[in-house]
Amino acid sequence: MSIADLEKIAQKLVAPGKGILAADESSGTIKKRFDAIGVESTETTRRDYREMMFRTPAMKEFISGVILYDETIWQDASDGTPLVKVIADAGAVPGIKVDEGTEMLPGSPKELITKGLDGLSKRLPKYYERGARFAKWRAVIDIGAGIPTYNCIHANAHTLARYAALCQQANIVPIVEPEVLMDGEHDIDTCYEVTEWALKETFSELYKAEVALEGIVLKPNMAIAGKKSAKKASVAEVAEKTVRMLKNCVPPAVPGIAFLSGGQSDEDATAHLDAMNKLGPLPWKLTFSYGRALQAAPQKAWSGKKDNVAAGQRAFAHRARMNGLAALGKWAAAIEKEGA
Ligand code: 5MM
Repeated sequence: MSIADLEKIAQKLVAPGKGILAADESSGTIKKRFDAIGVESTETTRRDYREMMFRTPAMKEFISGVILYDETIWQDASDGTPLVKVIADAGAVPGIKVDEGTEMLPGSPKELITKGLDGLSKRLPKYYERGARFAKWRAVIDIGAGIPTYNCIHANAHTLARYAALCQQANIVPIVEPEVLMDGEHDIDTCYEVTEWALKETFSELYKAEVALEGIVLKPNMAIAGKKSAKKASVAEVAEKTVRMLKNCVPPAVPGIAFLSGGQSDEDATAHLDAMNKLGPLPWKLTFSYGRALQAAPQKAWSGKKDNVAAGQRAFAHRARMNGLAALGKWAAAIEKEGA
């Protein structure tokens, strides 16, 4: 492992004005997304949809890396070019989701632990050979009555650290994603406390596992009220609390933080990122690694029809540009209307 090489990739992933496209929906999740737009989910429709995004010219300007699902990394585009090459030709780094989903956490039946460590050291070199230079592992932490427990916070932090150490050993940059869900009724301060706890435990485990912080990217949730909360926090409050929380937990050796969108509206996810960057200078780059907040609009515009590819690409380019501006703190609500 070369820490300098890992750092180079990590820095590339958080390059100014660029962010990550999370296109690593597992088969069940992409089926749900396609059901919503009336498209049958087959190997070909999934390929066509993702190829449409990867061939969007705006990829070059605003997308630093793409997280792929196992099926996609082995797929070729319609003209026979490997999709990883299409991504690399657009100047972005191909990445791979290596977790294998979640299962019930023993001892805490209402909580989840992420699977996939078994055999990971053998899978990583194959992904590297195919072109992946970074990976992703998502831990899921839910807020509710009596949860999260220490068991859940600790087990997931430990698993994230073991995954990260294995990735670095294989010369792959690990994206470390402890996601505190925004599904509940909790307020922003509860989210702040739980996320701070999860991040502190995660960095403690990364330290014990000898993970080089220069060669990771953190993918956290923002400090935000639950979707069913009676009180939605303002953009300014989300930005101020998220930055304060991260300053308390994330060492400056980490090159960058690429947020998940977690079910926020497209515009909220952009506005929050922008407001945080306007609070700079910050110890690390703050950018996006959005799934839904980048893809909801292009999915709708495309709706599975060849004739809609240009419209789908326009919608994707628009969200990529809005978030690219937010990564620089240069977005404004008024720009949303331009080219939408
Ligand atoms: C794109 O969705 C990713 C895969 O989800 P499943 O394993 O559940 O199918 C997901 O991990 C995603 O990368 C992150 O949650 C960020 O996506 P959002 O939509 O929250 O920005």
